Amino acid sequence: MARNFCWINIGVCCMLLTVRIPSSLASECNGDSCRDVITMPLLDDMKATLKADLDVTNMNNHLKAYIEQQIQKGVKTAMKDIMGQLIDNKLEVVNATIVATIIEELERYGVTYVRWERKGCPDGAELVYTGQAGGNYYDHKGGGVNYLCLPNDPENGEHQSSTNSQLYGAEYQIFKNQKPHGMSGSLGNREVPCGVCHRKRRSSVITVPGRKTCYEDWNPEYNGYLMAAHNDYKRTDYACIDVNAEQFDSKSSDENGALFYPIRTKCGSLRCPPFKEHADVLCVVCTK
Ligand SMILES: [Ca+2]
Ligand SMILES: [Ca+2]
Repeated sequence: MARNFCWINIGVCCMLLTVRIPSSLASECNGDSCRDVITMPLLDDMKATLKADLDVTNMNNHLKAYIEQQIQKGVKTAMKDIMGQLIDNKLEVVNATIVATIIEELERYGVTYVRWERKGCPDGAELVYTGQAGGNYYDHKGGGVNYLCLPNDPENGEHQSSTNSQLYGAEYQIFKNQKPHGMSGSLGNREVPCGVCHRKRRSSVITVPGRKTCYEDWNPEYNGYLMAAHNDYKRTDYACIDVNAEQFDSKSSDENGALFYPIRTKCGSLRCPPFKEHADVLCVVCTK
C-alpha cells in the first residue's frame, strides 16, 4: 500500500504543501530533469497539524499533463515570438538593403542636357564639361545643322590639306534691335559658352518651347529664349538659350560662324491666341 502513497506534510503555520511523487514515478526520472517534488502555495491560516495518507496518483498524472501542456504552450508562444522577431528583423535588414541598393543605383542614373550660353550648370547638376558653342558656317550649303558644345580641352586629329571646313565657333548675332527684352548685356559678335550638365536621379529631360515654367511634376533646369539661324541663312536646330547668357571670353571681333539669332512668332498656321504675333519665344528645360 505504501508504494502508491506519498506523504502530505502540512506543518503548523506552514505556507507550503510538499507532495511526494510515488516511488514508481520517482524511479523513472533521473538527474536534474527529475521533477518528483512539486511545491505549491497553500492557504493561510491552516495551523492544525495534519497527517494523512492520500492516493495522489491521479493528481500527479493531472499535474504532469497540466505541466506538459503549459510547457508546450509556453514553448509555442516563445517560439512564435522568437520567429516573429527573427522575421521582423530579417525584413528590416532586407528592406534596408533594398533601399540602399535603389539609392546607390539611382546615383548612377540621370539625364544630360546642354546649357547653352552658360559655362556652368544649375545648382545640384553636375558639370560634365564646359566649352564653346560651335557648328556649321551660317550660309554653308552642306554640313550639319545642329549646334555643338565643343570642350575646352579637345583631343585634336591630324592636319589635312583638303578642305571641308564645317566646324566653326558660334557667335551671338544679337544686337540691340534683335535682343529679347529679358536679356541684358552686350552680346553682339561675342563667342558663346556652353556647359554639358548631368542631373542625377532623373529619367527624362524635355525642352518646352513657348513657356518659361515647367509643367507640374517637372523640375526647371534653366529657362531663356529659343534661338536658331536667321531666316535668310541656312537652317539650324533650335536651341534654348539661357536668359542669363554670358560671353565665352572678352573678345568681340566679328568672325561669324554658327550664329545665334533670337526667333519670333508668326501667326497663321501658328494659332494666335494662344500665341502672340511677332513675339520673343520663351523656352524652359525641365527634368524629372
Ligand atoms: Ca566673334
Ligand atoms: Ca557676327
